[in-house]
Amino acid sequence: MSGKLRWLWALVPLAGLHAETGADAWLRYAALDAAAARRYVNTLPPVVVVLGNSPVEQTAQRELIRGIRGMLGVTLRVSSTVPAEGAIVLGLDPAVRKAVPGTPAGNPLAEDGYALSLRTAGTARHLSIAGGSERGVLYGTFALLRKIALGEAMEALNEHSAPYAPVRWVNHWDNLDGTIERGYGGRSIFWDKGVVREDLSRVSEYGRLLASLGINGCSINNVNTDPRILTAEYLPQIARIAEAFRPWGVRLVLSVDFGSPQRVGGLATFDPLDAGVAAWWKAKTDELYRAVPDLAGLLLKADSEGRIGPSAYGRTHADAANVIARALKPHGGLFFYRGFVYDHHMDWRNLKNDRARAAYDNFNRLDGQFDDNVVIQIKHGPIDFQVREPASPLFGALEHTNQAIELQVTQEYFGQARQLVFLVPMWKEALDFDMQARGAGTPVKALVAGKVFQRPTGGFVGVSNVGLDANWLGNHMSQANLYGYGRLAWNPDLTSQQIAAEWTRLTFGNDPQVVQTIESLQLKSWRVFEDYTGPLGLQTLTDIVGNHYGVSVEASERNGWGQWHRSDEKGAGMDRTVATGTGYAGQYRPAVAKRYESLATCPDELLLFFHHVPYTHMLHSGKTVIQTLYDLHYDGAVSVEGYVNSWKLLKGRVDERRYAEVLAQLEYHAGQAQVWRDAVNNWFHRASGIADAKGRVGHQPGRIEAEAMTLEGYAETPVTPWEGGSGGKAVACQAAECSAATRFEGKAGWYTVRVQYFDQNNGNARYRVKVGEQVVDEWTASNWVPTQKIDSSSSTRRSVTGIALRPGDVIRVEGTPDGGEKAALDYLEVLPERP
Ligand code: GCV
Repeated sequence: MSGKLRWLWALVPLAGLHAETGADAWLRYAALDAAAARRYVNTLPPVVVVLGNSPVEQTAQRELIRGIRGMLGVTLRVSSTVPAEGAIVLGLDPAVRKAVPGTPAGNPLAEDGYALSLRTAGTARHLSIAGGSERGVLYGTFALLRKIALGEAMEALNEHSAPYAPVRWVNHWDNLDGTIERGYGGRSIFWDKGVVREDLSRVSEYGRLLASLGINGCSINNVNTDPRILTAEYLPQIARIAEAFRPWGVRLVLSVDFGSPQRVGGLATFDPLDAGVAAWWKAKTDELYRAVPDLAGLLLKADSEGRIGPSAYGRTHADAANVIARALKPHGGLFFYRGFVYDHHMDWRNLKNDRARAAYDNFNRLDGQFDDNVVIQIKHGPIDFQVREPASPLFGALEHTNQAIELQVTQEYFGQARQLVFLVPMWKEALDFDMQARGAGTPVKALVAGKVFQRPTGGFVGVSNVGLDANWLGNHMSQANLYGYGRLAWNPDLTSQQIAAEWTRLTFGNDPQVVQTIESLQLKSWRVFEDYTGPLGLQTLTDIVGNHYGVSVEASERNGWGQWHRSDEKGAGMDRTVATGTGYAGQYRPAVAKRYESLATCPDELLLFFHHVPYTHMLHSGKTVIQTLYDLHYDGAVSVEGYVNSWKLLKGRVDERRYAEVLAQLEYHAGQAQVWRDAVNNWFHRASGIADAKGRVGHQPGRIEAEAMTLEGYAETPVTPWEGGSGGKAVACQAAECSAATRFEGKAGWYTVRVQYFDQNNGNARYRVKVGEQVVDEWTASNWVPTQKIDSSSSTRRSVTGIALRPGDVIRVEGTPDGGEKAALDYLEVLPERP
């Protein structure tokens, strides 16, 4: 190294911050600082003994060695016997107790539960990791490693932990061709071009992440199921995935198509009450278990969004579920039947129709008719993972049926991993919501775990949809949702703050400023997102018939999908009351129903979910509905702008790669929040005709519409829907190169020039910004957003900071189209910078 380079090297701050891809997520096992590492090395026995031979226990031992090596820089010595001076002893509960002298007798551990304890006798020191099952041993090992990573004291270690519910699964909506429905982290880790991937190393790495959270089941194919999955050709392939998961204690689950007996079985019918159909399911299930002996179960979406189901023969969901459940029963398998059943061809003109009613209407009357190995998998709200929904009333209704809550980890309606939204606080609200199913004290979490009505099974399902991208979910921050889902599935009593803090420290390290900043961003992010995408119970005001990403306030209306919010010139909201509306409120137990039924007691954040009111309706907050909508959209956009500033303060404290990637994501996010702010506010402003009391809506300081600039080659084009473009219009380039120019007439000074342009996914247009003849910025619009159109989904902001402007300067944006992308522009904003 030359002398000069050596100097540069010495100046690199925090040299440990090498670039990270995010692939290790929260299992980085980053080296602790020397003093902390020494403390642990002095406390922990240097030897490890694993008492069992099972693959899962062997995995536990390997993981322990790996974690200790990474964090403490030492390698545990493997021994087959417990030496007198002590060891870390891993094994099943009674075996560990026998092997470690002086371990006190205690209650047997719950299945999958674990106990950690450190005992000292004379000079001997034993740390035991005892599991109620092989999986428990592995979970205990991960728990110990987490404690070390978080810097927890070991000296008085004595901890028992049991999972809150037996079912802690993830689902994947992966198609056999390798695409993922609603997946934002790349292609499938399981499938490629119609077959199971040759290289399943990523599946094994994923198994490790899941095991670290206590997840014990994983479905590997879309609930919109390709029936071929049950053909003989696929069974050996599926078995390979099961094999990759097995060392991590993750059991395989398959989604099935209800028409399979006919579609792949060659029967004339798939009627669940037909004896031949029952025999087919039995034979098929036996065949599956021969290929995958530890298959956890099967999953079905029926009679929903075009999927066939028992209605084809006038049979019930119980008939459908039981025929498959009975085939699974001898193998100990569970059958998950999705509660997401609704008619998407409803007549919107009928004010009594209501999609929110569907799950309860379909399943409540069948309570008690499902076999004991059937679980009804219920989305957390009655619609479909919207930004704000009440907890589904079905949780409080089923007394004789197993249930599980379905939470969506993948951010379908939450910015599709391009925006930062930590979903744990939202899930907590659903899980903690008291359904009053037996008087007070019956929160959703207890109902789904079968603790209220003493059901044999139940629990949690998270739609994860990770992909092959290095960071699994499309951005680093979204990993917190997978982590948070898993932690809640193990222990829903953890607080959002605990989970955010744990995840941040494991993922980004223990620097207090980093922890404080990221934790605070994550914790506020759901409410901020709600503020600018669908407050007061409107649900997410996105394009619900298209990509579920950009703004489209009316997309939900005048169609059969039933995500109506019924906003018009006079008011907004769905009347779901019993008195005058759809009666949905009456699906809750009386105490809850009463609260939602009345305008006086319905919480503001759900007002428009339950009531249709005029825009001038006064909220409990003392503000009108319309002014609240305006204000929240401004507050939301300001908050996201603040994310960027907070993140910038972490430069040098987070490794360069993740720092830069998150910064780019947050800058993009801030631009999108502004697009949403303007689109939603302009829509409600036009609909209501009521001015913003603060004079902001419709008046954007420093904004110059592209169509008002001097255009060469550019032509005006409408934006559809209109609210997605400023003034409802944009300009698109019709030549090989175009330009849009404006003359600056403000005061001389430092300015930020913001270019609002459209970055579709059908080309890589180029942009250049000039002041006079000087190029001050240029870039390629190569972001991947889910649209080929000039609309709010493709609307993107580029901020060019620190530009010295003088009156008379010409600011010119030059655009070069590429493919279908016409280098379109919406507006410029020229904003003075604070001195
Ligand atoms: C897998 C929503 C999603 C669909 C999904 C469906 C479901 O409608 O947009 O992609 O289909 O929910 O949960 O079955």
